[in-house]
Amino acid sequence: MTTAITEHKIDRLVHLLVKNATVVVPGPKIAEEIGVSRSTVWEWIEKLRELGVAIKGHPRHGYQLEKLPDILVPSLVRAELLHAEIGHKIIHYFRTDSTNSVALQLDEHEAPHGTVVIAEEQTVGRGRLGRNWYSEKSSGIYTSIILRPPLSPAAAPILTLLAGIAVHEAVGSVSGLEADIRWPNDVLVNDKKVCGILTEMKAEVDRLHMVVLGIGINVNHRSMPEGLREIATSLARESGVHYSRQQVLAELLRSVERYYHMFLTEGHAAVVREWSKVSSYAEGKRVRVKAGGNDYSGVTAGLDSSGALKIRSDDGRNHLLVAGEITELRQER
Ligand code: BT5
Repeated sequence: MTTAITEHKIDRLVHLLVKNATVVVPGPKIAEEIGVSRSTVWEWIEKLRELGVAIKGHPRHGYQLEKLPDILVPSLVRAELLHAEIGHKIIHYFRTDSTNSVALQLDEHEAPHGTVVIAEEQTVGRGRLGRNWYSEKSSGIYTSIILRPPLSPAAAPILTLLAGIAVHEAVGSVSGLEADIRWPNDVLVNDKKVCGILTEMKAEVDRLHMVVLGIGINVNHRSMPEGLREIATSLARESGVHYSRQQVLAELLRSVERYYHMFLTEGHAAVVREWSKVSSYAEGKRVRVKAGGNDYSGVTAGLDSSGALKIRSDDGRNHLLVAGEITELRQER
């Protein structure tokens, strides 16, 4: 399978099969309608099968969907997002290195505000500080939302918190699971990570050109690989339910849009307020802090107006974290 951007015509093939879901569509008819050869149709059908799309049939007799496919091609996602600003343009890959890397290479014309890059699989999914993001094919959501806010680069951290609130809400409304947010960028279910957020940007000193909200959500993973099992989980593992990724994604994009507008009209304080309502890490949590080469323990004491986390360390000092890691301390003191 290539790492090229998904051809508009594959999207049309999926759309055609979905529209005719109850009947067998002859191969030649598909080929004619989307303007490719029959062998290309066959190739693409195989590609879709590799992704788990259940298609019955054969080039000679025609093809039929066995059930509606849960892939995130633009036509199917857009159908859930009428009139949306975020997701009005969707760039889809069956496989790419990292949706954030793709997004950062796009210019303003290719990727206006609200463009969303999606992949079914990432080969080099990225976390912060060069870490990896495990991106199993067709099981999770790997997306980068491009925002072009009329703001200075100092606003970027608050957008990470905003994305966390949106994920929290989307997870709750699709699954009913009670999620938590660990400052600054992890969404947890039952204390294990189901989502990570990587915010990157292109900016000048006083102007943001583009913010890329990279969001990875573990949705239908049946198991997590060795090394992640202790700290990571998926929505399906926690609830025993298999979810429509289309629905999770659509819910996520709608939530991001809603909170983004809240932020533009009400400012940082609204994001800080909403985040503090849904994160058990906002206040009174005993944590270990790793930041800027320092390592200490303390208790969280709320966010400041920019979204930085206040910590009172065990030696009585007050700290303000603008970046770094915290982990919950359960046993000590
Ligand atoms: C993050 O970094 O949590 C940000 C992850 C962002 C991923 C998205 S996917 C779409 C977009 N394109 C990209 O290339 N990236 C973004 P960080 O806080 O540094 O956490 C990374 C750590 O989380 C790793 O070192 C592992 O310990 C753990 N981890 C890796 N894969 C995971 C997964 N699938 N689920 C839960 N934890 C994972």
